[in-house]
Amino acid sequence: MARLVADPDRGGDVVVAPATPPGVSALAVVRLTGPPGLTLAVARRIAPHLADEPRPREAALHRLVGEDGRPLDRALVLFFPAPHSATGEEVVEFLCHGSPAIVAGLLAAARAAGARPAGRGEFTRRALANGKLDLAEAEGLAALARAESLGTARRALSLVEGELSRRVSAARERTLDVLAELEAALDFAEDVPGVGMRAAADALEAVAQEADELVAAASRGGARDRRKVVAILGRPNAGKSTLFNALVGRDRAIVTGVPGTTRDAISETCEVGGETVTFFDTAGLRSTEDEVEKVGVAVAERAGETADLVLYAVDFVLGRNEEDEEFLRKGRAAPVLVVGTKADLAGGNAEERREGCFEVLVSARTGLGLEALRALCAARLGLVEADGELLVLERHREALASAASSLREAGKLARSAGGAPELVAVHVREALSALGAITGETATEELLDRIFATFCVGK
Ligand SMILES: Nc1nc2c(ncn2[C@@H]2O[C@H](COP(=O)(O)OP(=O)(O)OP(=O)(O)O)[C@@H](O)[C@H]2O)c(=O)[nH]1
Ligand SMILES: [Mg+2]
Repeated sequence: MARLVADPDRGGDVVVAPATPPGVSALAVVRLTGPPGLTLAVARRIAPHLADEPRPREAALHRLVGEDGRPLDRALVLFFPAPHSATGEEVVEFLCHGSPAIVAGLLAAARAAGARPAGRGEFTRRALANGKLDLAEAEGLAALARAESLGTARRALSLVEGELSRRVSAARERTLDVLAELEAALDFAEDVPGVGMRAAADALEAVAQEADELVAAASRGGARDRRKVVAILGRPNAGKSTLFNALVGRDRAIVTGVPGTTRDAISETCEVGGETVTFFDTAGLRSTEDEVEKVGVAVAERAGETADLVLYAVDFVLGRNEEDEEFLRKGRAAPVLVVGTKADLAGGNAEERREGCFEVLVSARTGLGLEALRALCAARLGLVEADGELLVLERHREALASAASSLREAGKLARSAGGAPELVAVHVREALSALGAITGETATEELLDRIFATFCVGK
């Protein structure tokens, strides 16, 4: 893997940072990274009984002391010798008790022993400089730490594990082969490169298609990365709040037998198809003279217009009436799923009566149909996980699109009669540079600064 130039102001010294968020917790992690020997020297000021050569990757219980030498904590210490560590440097991790005072004491002791507080993403940046991972994989780590849902975490993990990097590197190799041929053609300018140029154009088009495919895989996954919103609408007393509570798994909304109980829109998240989805419970739709309820109905209607999916609740026993039909006739942007509620009151003939009236029948009271409803929601929201979904960040998407356009420009020139290899090569080099920026080979320090500024401290 290519070695990137580390920030000249960084590297070479020992840095320290907490890897866990501030606040009281059971445990906290404080990490040190730096050159071999120096890092251990700092660590030994905190854990005086650390051996000269601690056993690598083995947790050992130590008494930790503060900068004044007084006891601080009893904690596990882990030693990772260079280069077999996350950063490629010598790394020591303290798994201390999660008191902010202990963490602050540890940081102060490390600073007194010569360590500098790490900047954002500095651990990962050092890993990048030491060839432990490439830039796309580093960005995957940041996305993994931020993942809001299991689905996003899975896609981020594929980025960390190099799925995108492998495909981009392969595309880059193929493009480099074409460039080598073009350069050979330049060296033997007297040859008529006609056939060779056509083959080059075909090869470039194949790489452009791979870039397109990566962008497409990104948008398949990307559609899942925006938080989806589901609004539950229906007439008063249809059972919306009861359904809402059952879906989100807690008694969030008030339920009574009085029509018009819910006045405001209430939101709560829950997981659907591996993603976090926001559900809204709303006021029952009816024309009313009550000032408060009127506002609630307007809010409900607006929620229906901005949601990604509307669950339209209809009391199964009462069936659909003219007001329901009017609501369902109206065209709206979001798909509408008609949900028959209170199925437990239906007696034996529930399924027959469902025909044509409801897409799914549920009883929030018994739980009947709730799983089917969740699955239908996942399908309508496009949250059914497909193979080959990738987490491709906006930066990658732009680079891929720019590479594809340069490759097509090069291909067009190569195909045109008399296309000069040197001109084709200019565009091929542009494409190589765009592809290389994804994995970091051609990334500038400025770009790295911008990317790592978004990382957490201690990552
Ligand atoms: N048996 C049965 N009763 C239900 C079920 N769901 C709701 N109910 C009852 O229906 C009545 C109305 O329920 P809510 O959830 O408050 O209805 P809503 O649509 O939110 O009503 P508004 O907020 O007034 O618009 C309550 O008495 C609930 O107990 C169900 O699945 N089975
Ligand atoms: Mg309600």
